[in-house]
Amino acid sequence: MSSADSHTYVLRYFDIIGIAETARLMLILSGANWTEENPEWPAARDQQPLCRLPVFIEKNAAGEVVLELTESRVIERYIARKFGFISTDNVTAARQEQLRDQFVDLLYSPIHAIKSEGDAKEYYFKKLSTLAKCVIEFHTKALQANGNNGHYFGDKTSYVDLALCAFLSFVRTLAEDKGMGFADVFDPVEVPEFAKVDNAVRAEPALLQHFAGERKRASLV
Ligand SMILES: N[C@@H](CCC(=O)N[C@@H](CS)C(=O)NCC(=O)O)C(=O)O
Repeated sequence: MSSADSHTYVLRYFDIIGIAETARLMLILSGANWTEENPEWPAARDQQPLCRLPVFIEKNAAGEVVLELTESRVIERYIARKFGFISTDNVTAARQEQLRDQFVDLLYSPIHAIKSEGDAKEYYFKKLSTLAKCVIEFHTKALQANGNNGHYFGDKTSYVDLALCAFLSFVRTLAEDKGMGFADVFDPVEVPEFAKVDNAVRAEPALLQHFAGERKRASLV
């Protein structure tokens, strides 16, 4: 991944595993000159472009802001394209984006379930387990088609690998903190193909410190 650029980057988010984790992993792995800001909340809310986080800022060599982005997956895609984590071929990139976005509803279902009561709670937990089965089947096929080598595409860590690792970290820490079993369906024994990718990402030399550090927990901010 090339980091030979004179620009600097800021990822502004909460100090948690959440919807900016994939962007965070890509920035670390890219070797780019970037920093993370964790603003006081809600004090800093009104200073954000859309009153929410994440916010991504790019500055040129003169320190001028050339880009300010909101929306976590737009931020991810920008970083992925800029640093080569996503294919330059449109068809392959669409497949990568599809696989990545299939984690979105899966990530939000337990959040909605935890925050709901009665029928709504049941609806979201059912949605999670039904969707999990389909996603696991779809992803297992994609991983097997790539030789079950611990990567979704080729033989290098790229966008979807990092998104899977971020997703698993999120649902696992959330389930653990809530004392619930909704993440068990993704356990290594259930989906060894996922475990292979997760382990490959965690073994990336540039990411070792991130994973060894104080564990950021998932949160419902
Ligand atoms: N669609 C937005 C959602 C942003 C969002 O909901 N951010 C939450 C944190 S995950 C937030 O800023 N919460 C604090 C608040 O709303 O005050 C994205 O994907 O970036």
